[in-house]
This record gives sequence, structure tokens and C-alpha cells, in this order.
Amino acid sequence: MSKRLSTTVLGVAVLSLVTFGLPATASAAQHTKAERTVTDVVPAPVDAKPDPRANFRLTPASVIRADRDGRQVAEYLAGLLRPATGYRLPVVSDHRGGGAISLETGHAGDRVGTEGYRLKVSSSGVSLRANTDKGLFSGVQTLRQLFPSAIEATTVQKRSWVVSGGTVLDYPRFGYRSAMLDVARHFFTPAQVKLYIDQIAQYKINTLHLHLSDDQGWRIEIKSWPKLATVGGLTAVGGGPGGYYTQDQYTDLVRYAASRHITIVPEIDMPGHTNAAQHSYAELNCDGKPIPARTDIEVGYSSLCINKDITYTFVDDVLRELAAITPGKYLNIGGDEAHATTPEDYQTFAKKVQPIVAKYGKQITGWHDIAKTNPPLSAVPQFWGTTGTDANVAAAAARGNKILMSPANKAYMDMKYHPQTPLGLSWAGFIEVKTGYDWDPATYLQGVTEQNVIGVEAPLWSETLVTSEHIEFMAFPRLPGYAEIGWSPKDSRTWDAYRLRLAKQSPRWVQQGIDFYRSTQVDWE
Ligand code: TNX
Repeated sequence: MSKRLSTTVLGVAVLSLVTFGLPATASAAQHTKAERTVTDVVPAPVDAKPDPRANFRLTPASVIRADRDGRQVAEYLAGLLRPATGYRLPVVSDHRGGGAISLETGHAGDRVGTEGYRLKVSSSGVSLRANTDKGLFSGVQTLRQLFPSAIEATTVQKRSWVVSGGTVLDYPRFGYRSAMLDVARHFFTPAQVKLYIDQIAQYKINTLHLHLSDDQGWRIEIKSWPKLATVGGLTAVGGGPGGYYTQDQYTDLVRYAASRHITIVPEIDMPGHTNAAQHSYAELNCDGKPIPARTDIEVGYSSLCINKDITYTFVDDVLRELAAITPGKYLNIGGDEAHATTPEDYQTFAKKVQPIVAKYGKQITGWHDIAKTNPPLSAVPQFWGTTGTDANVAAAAARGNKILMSPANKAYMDMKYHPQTPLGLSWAGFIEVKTGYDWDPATYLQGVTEQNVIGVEAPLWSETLVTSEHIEFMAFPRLPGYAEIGWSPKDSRTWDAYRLRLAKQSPRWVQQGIDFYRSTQVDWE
């Protein structure tokens, strides 16, 4: 508000008329048409009933009411709504009467679980109820989409703010809805990662997998092996400047993600994809001799030395330090494309490393290659294949491992949209928006059905991606589709309906400054 008041004298006059001159209800009648309805939301809610007579108008006098558990989410919501409205929107603990957005924790019923919510928008106010603050956060992302897209503007917009009336009952199909960012091939700063966190959080993604090490770069400070960061962090694909996160910066990222109800899953890729580590410490090589840094994009040439004790000292130290700064339950130990490791050595390595993860109180995730090592049942192999059969993954599912689904020909956001896409790769095919959306994680893979699937992840490898604009161009508009696959009931999803809802998201991205790919498969607004 103070920002607006300081503009011009005339501005102050107009503003004070809007703000204080008219009672909320008097002007409401002229501005009650909503831009969106509760059925437009992405990801599609379980149950949404629009009621155009129940539109709510936010006014300068509106408040956000929250109980103690809901306070943080309420502050987050206020932070979303204040810039464009210019309203004060105080977060209060007690408020009777209308004009409020009310956040209540507890007694939302078993159906909505820990991540779901119930939302009711009526002309007198907005009521959001959930069993946890996580559920409130999901509900806030829905509520946000019921505002005109101008709500995403970063400067004050002089207009009315009508929220679509109706009710929503909602909860996720899968509890693990993830995006991966490869910060190893190209480094992205903490600010860039935070921006991506904010972008994915709005679609109810709850996990961010950070690919922290690869042949071309090591991106996390390990105090007991300092050269990993100071030497291994110096390189990137194509000879770029590289970079790494100090443990303090990583901790800050974890905290930031948590404030968006996102858990960070860190990955240290091994026993392959390890050139940066082996370039940093020659003693990790079987012959003990130094090796050059690599900044090309070949895969499958590097391997840790399986028969050296120091290899396991290294792994133990890295995983211990990483576990200590990672509150989430998973550590990702990579495991993919270890073509320079013999199959016997791969098994030997797995048997030695699996207990280390457990020793530090964590559970394993890794690329589906780990399925062949008979990992503990708590381990989550991440399927990245491109065909509907994989005997090792099916066997792991049969034993009881949950599978994270990221089929590369559907869910890899680094794949080009079409042959002319300026960024990205194409080894798994071209992934247009429809291809990315029109599949189901519980039927893609033989022997892996609904109860075997823990969720969905959309990986973004960064061989060709250097800037945040590049990230955005590859992630949007595909990412909301993966979010919907992970959240919405299977039966409520059809491409024909989705493409219409997706089209309505684009004005929001424009406001947010997201540089998205304007696929011709969607009639963008
Ligand atoms: C395969 S998918 C890889 C990565 C590459 C990616 C590029 C997987 C587990 N490994 O090393 O970056 O393809 O699309």
C-alpha cells in the first residue's frame, strides 16, 4: 500500500476513493464476473462445483484469518496477493464477519488426507480447511488460480479482484510428485533454484530432486573432501564457469523448499557419472593417477574404483555429510548408465553402499538400474526407460519396492518438443505437450500397477540448458501436465479437456515472466 501511496497526488486521490470511499458491497455488484471457475484448475481437483452466484470479491478491507498451524501458509498467501492488489491483507488469528479468507487446520475429514483440502468460496468469504498446513498449502495453490491471472503481477493493478465461487474437495492420487533439476551439467545458482521451486510449487509438486554430481561437475560442498567442490565444481558442459553450493546455501535451499512444502532429494550419482570427483581426487582412480576434467556430453565412461577401500570411505563421507543436511527421508545414489563398471562390480558396489544409506537414517532412491541389485524394499527405483517392459523393475515391484515413474519418452523435459526446438536432446524422442500428458504411470510398465507406483517425476537434464529462460522454455507448458498426472484422479483426465484448461494458464505465466513454449497443440489465451 505504501508503494502506491507514494506515486502521485492524483493517484492518492483515486486510490483512497477505491480503498476507503466505497463499502465493499456497494461496488461488488459491478465487478462480480470471475475470469475462471473452479473447474479450470490445474491439476484438476477431485471434485469441483462452480457456483457463479457465490463469487467473492477481495477488497482493501479483506483480511486473512488463520489458526496457529495455518499462519505460515496464510503469510505465504498474503505474499502472493499483496503485490498485485496493493491491499494490506493482514493475517489475523481471530475475525468474525465477512470479507475474510479463512484458513483452518484440522477436522477436514479422512478423505482429504494430509495433502488435500476443502475450499468453499461464497460471496461473503473464502473458507479453506485441511488436516495439515501442507493441505492448506495445496488449497492455496487452487485458490490462487481462482483469481484473475493479473493477480500474478508484481506491481499494483487497478482492477477488481473477483474469486470464482463454488466448492472444491481435493486430494492427490500419488504422494510423490516430483521435478528434477540437473545442476551438474550446468550450474544454477540458489536464486535460480528458488525461482524454479516457486514455479513448480504452484502445481502442487512436492519434491525437488537435485542432480548434484556428474562427469562434468560436482555441486555440493563436502567438508571432508573439499576439492570435490573447489576443483570438481569448476567445470560445466561446454566449458562454462561451473559453481557449487556451500552446505549453508544448500541448507537454505532446503529451508526455502520446505516453506513451499517441497522436499529436496539430493542425488550423488555413482558408481558411474563420477569424472568430476575422480578428477578432483586422483586417489579415487584405480591407478591413482590424475585424470583430466571432462566437459563434453558423452555418458558411460567413468566408474569409481570398486576394489579400493578409499572408494567406500569417500562414499561414506559424502553420504554422511549429505544426510546431515537433508531432512527428507531419501538420498538418491544414482546408479544409471554405469557402462564402465562390470556387472559383478556393480553388484559388489551396491551391496557396500546400500547399508551406508541406512546407517545415516535414509532410504534409497536411484535410477531404475538399481532394481537389478535387489535393493531393500524401502528403496525407490526411478524408471527412466522408454518401453513398456523392464524385467528388473517389474521384479522389484513384485518384491514390494515402490517405483517412481519417469519414462524418458514421456516425462523427460529435456527432450525437444519437435525437431526444430532450439534446446534439448532427442534420444528418447520428441515430446510435444500431448505426448507428455497422455499416458498413465499405472499402465505404462508391464508388472507395475497403481499400488506399485509411488508417484511421478519430470526430470530436466541440463546439457543444453544454461539460463532460467531455458529451464522455463522446457518445463512450460509440460510441467503442469506431469503435476496433473501425479495429482488428479485418472478418470478425470482427458487431453481434450486438459488442453483447454492449460490454455487458461498461459496469462498467469506471462504475468510471472515465464518464457514458455507456445505449442500449436493448445489455443493459448
Ligand atoms: C540419460 S536418464 C541420463 C543422463 C542424461 C540424459 C539426457 C539417466 C538416468 N541418465 O545422464 O543427462 O539421458 O537426456
